[in-house]
Amino acid sequence: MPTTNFDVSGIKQSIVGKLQRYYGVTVKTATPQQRYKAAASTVRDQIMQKWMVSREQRAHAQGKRLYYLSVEFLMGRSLNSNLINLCSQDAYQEAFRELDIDPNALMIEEPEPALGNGGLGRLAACFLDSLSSLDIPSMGCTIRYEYGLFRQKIVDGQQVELPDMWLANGNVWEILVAEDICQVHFGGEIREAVVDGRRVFTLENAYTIDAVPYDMPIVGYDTDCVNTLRTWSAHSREGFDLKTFGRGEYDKAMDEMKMAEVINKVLYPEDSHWEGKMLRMKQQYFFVSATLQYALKDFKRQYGGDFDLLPEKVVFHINDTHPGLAIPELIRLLIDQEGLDWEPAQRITHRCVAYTNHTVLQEALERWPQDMMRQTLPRIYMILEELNRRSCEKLFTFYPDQWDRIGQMAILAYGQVHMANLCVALAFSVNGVSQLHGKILTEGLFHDYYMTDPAKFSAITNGITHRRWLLSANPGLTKLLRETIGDGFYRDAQALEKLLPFAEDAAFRQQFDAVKRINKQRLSQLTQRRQGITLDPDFIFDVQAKRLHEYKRQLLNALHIQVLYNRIVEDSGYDAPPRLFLFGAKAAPGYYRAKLIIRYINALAKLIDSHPRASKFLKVVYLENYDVSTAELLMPAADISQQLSTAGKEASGTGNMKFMMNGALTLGTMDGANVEIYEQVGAENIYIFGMRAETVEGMYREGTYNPMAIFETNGEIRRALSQWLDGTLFPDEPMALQDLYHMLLMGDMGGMADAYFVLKDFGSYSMANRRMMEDYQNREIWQKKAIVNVAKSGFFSSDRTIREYNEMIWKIR
Ligand code: 26Q
Repeated sequence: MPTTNFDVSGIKQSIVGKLQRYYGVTVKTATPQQRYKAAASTVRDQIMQKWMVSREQRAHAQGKRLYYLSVEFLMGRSLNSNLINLCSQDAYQEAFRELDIDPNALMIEEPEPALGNGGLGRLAACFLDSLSSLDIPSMGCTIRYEYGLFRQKIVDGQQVELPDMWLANGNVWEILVAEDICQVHFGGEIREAVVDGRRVFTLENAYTIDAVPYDMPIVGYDTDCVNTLRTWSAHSREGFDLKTFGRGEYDKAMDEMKMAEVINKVLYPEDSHWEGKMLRMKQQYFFVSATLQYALKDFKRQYGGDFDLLPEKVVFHINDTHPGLAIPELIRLLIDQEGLDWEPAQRITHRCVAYTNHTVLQEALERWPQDMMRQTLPRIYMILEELNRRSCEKLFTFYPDQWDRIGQMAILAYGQVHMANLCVALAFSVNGVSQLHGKILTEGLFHDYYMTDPAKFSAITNGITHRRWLLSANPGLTKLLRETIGDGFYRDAQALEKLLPFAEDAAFRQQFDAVKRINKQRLSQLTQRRQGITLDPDFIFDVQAKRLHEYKRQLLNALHIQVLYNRIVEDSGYDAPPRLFLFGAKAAPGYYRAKLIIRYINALAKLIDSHPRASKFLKVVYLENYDVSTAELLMPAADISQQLSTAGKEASGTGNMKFMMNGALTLGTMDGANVEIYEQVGAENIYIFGMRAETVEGMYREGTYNPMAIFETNGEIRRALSQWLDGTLFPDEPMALQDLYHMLLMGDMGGMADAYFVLKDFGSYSMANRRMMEDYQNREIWQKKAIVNVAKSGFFSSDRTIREYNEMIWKIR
């Protein structure tokens, strides 16, 4: 087999050749997009050789394989990550230099696949990187959304959503796999018959959609392993179902085509808020069914029809409940397609499926209307009824006569299909994403299930791939670290601990500081280019970047900035280091309060800019369109990482880890993984404030929280909130924030006032800010703390997380 040599001259030849053959241009006359395509497809060729070998080795080894099912994979750009993992960064850099190509101009031509909202999707992407780097055979499976998460513009201080057409220029990294096209059925009626003494079920008059897989290679760091991200696209059969058409069922033929067209159109932009939308359910079933059909086909090709072997060869991991229909679908395939009886089908399914929970927020728990499920997926609904019957029977022996409790635990109850209950009841493993979250699951949300089978539950703290979030995103720091402690941390992030003694080294601290400064300038180039705003590197870069949600409390940050502004305005002798507040956050388009908070932050930015003295101390910048690529420039530039969620609400958080790894200090609550950052760095290297999770829980139970009392006693809060309504922030529309005001002090639409305890935690937050700013003024102290944060961040590498998943759950090799 001919193999190309990807040394510097091979790379150059390939790029020049592709430009000539694809576009008829030279390196000089090529557009940046053409140069990107030529370089990326050269890298792809290099990967293809490995992919092929990897597949052959796989088939030969006959080992167990992981399918990681997720409605979201927030991949970010691939080119630089692939170069790092192929250990080809230097060769390509040299080739680019010799061809007089600017690598940075080329990289930003790659459209970012935004096939995710936030944490859950980005976690899935980090996991893929670690799975390949740890040589674990796996396939990520999801939907090939034509439009990823919307692009955000800020116009007149408000969010405007634009479509994200990430596929418009084609996708270099994917290949269509025609031989794995399969069919997924919706609607129809179930026919029951007895064949050879066995009850068999067939679906009639269903809508059938083709599922077309596209594969993207996932390269591991310095290994031969290349795994796959498979995205499923929905197509109507041969464009239009001629059989149905031929029978004169024109409407139905049209309907099928339309359904196929919409199923993979868009990614739903709500995270942490669930709605019973039929299309969303269809999306989920569509990719789950296609994935399972493929997995069984692949299994049979290798092992024939001995399905008792399935749990030894295959594990399906479901990323939250969104792919939870994998459970009834696997049972369906084993019974209806493979001819198994119910008992073995259920037993095998149980042993093959593991589930991770990512939220305890009630409004985020999926509950599908039973009628909808029955109509759209009649056979799946039948299976859910049987699963529910058997599961409740079992629960009844554990909780005799406790009907209320069993109703809360049931798969089907109160007219709804309760997806979390389905997953907890049927999966062999249930895990939380941080130690605190795991505890909240077993003591709260899933307590009653926990009592029936404690061994099933675990907590595995999330992680991030240090290859993207340090090596790729922060080349300056990476270079410095490499010169200081060697390159052991490339492979093993725990080796970052070697940095600890260098916190005491003044020369090192100075270099560390210089890197941060360059990173601030890099970020400034982005804001300059995108928003026409220059960032002053002499300011502290204080960042809150994450989806916009009330529980994440961007409002607490903003309110505090407003209080600082008032202090400056009132005190002509005010002095403090200048501080830049950066916000990056998309709001779900239908989330009214979140959008109001965006308006508030932007109005605040304007107010401060217009005050000559205040703007010497404070600046607020709202970063447009926060996405993975923005995060890669943002994290390395940050001094402060704001992690303000109401304790008990943020399952883990992963942005917190990215900031830490890049030397930012955390200002945060004892929530999610912040608790573990605290444990890693120690109390003196983090700024903790606010109520603990148990206290918050207690306050909810008591129901006596009264934010109005705080408003009445705290003059600074009263002043700030009054300015919300007196035209200070919105001279032309003084009542713009009225609803936020009501929500904080009175509660609206039946909700409790200040449900996330913004005012309650304000005092403690303000004190933590003071402590932090005092420390910042001593450069030596601050830099030591920042260095300790980097040194202790190795624990949060997703390599550690994936090792733990594999040891405790998947048990592959
Ligand atoms: C479900 C049904 C219908 C529409 C939307 C959804 C939906 C989509 C996305 C519900 C939730 C999500 C995303 C949740 C998420 O990102 N959770 C975060 O997961 C991270 C990784 O574990 C954690 O670090 C965060 O704490 C958690 O908020």
